[in-house]
Amino acid sequence: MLCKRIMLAAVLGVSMSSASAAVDYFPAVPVAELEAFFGTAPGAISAITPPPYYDPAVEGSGIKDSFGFAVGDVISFDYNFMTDELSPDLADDYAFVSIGGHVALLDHVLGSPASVSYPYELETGYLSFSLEVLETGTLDFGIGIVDAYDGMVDSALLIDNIKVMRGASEVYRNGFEDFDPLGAGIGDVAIGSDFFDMMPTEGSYQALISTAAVPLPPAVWLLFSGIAALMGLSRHQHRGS
Ligand SMILES: [Ca+2]
Ligand SMILES: [Ca+2]
Repeated sequence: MLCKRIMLAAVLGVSMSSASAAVDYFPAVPVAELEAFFGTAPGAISAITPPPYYDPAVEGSGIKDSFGFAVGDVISFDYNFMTDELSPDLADDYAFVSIGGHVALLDHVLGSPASVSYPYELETGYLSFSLEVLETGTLDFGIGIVDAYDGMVDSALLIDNIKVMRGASEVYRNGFEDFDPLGAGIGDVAIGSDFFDMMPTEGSYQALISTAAVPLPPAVWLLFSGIAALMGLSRHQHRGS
């Protein structure tokens, strides 16, 4: 089944791309490049795609760092999952965490997003996530987001206040106050003070990663977002019942 939005985008000659165009650094990369970046097995990111659609990952962006963890360390951060995917014609884009080459689902379009956002259609608002580390050693850990099913409508993730607690002691912190996208970033990664009037949860800066494949100039985006809103009303469901 061809998705209606693919045809509409082709007619317009542009991708239904990111609302974060003003801060795009690089386009999102194919999922195979993301898997290499995070040191996961091929297919590992698509393997955690959430129900009910189980859409495979197509492309995305991420950040990572490495740290000397001990068993029982708790890594935590704040995130705001934002998306332009709208029901019923949606692809279930998702965000994930990666540690030591293992990936786990963080959130997705059909997960927590609820409230109306700008310029994205939906957002979770900032939520907290934490994960207990189960092995000792220097491990890569990171956060990523992917377009699922296709790359035509984007999602993005605001991230801040990443820290590792060892008992009562904070042994690692990155709140992006030094404009450091953790140790490394891939794809569409930006650090800024506020994005779309959303403020960081810690300090003065936060990170934004998105699934944007084709950066658009802000003026183009502002025009296109109106077109996209109209198109959203006429989309046809691309999934079988
Ligand atoms: Ca998408
Ligand atoms: Ca911060």
